[in-house]
Amino acid sequence: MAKSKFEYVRDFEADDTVLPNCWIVVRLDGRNFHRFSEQHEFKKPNDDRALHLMTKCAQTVMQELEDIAIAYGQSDEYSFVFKKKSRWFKRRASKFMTHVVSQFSSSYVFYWKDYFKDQQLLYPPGFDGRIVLYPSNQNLKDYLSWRQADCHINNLYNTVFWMLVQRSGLTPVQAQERLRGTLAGDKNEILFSEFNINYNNEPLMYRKGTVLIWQKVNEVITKKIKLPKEEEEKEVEVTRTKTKVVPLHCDIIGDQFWEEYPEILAEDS
Ligand code: DGT
Ligand code: MG
Ligand code: MG
Ligand code: MG
Ligand code: MG
Repeated sequence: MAKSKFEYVRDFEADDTVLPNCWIVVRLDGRNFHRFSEQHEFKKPNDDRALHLMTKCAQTVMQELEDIAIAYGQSDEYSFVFKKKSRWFKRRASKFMTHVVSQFSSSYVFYWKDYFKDQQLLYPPGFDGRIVLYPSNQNLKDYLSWRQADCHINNLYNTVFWMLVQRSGLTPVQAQERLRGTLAGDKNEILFSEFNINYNNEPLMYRKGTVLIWQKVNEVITKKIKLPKEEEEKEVEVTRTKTKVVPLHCDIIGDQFWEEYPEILAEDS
């Protein structure tokens, strides 16, 4: 087919193919969720509805898109790790990033009402995205450890902060002052001695965030079958093995998780 004289504009499109053989991480983050969480009356410091909605959206992303080996989320962010050997969209960075962010954003609006019930969505939320390549398994594990350490640091701080505000009646500025320069041990001590809270007994989802992995699960379904010699259809129970996206709230910084699920980092990924 003859080309139009306008075809040359294609040459202005920059090549954004990412390096081969690297883990491709796409991280998204809620835009101005400081305001969004206030306006939608998120519970402080952790709102189960918001956290579960984030995870539902991330599960949708993993199921709808190709080649995602693992995802990790906390607060208003989620990271998606594409397999090293993925050939999806010829490894074009913009395709990975935009598909993840748009699928996640539309899911957030689509599933909002399932999690927030009587709390109306007041305006359309947005998410930013970035893409980072990690050439070694250790780099990837360190990336995920960094995000989980961030979750821990923020959650410990926020848990004490909101206790001081909500239970002890400090103003936010006073609570901030009280916590200035304190170490993790000091914060644990305040929680224990002043509020009788053992931080280690706080919900795992708050302390560790959410890891999404693929797991084979057995599903029992009832099937109607017609036996050749019988007139009537019969209901029988059959077990099927399905691969599903499963949420975990566990430590991913130590080796135990990676030893338990070696397939995540397997060479053919
Ligand atoms: P950004 O990302 O630069 O556009 O700005 P923000 O405001 O989204 O800042 P970011 O992402 O550093 O911090 C996340 C905000 O979301 C933070 O203000 C706390 C809020 N947030 C996230 N999850 C929850 C939650 O479960 N409950 C409450 N109350 N707030 C939450
Ligand atoms: Mg930010
Ligand atoms: Mg944000
Ligand atoms: Mg954030
Ligand atoms: Mg198209």
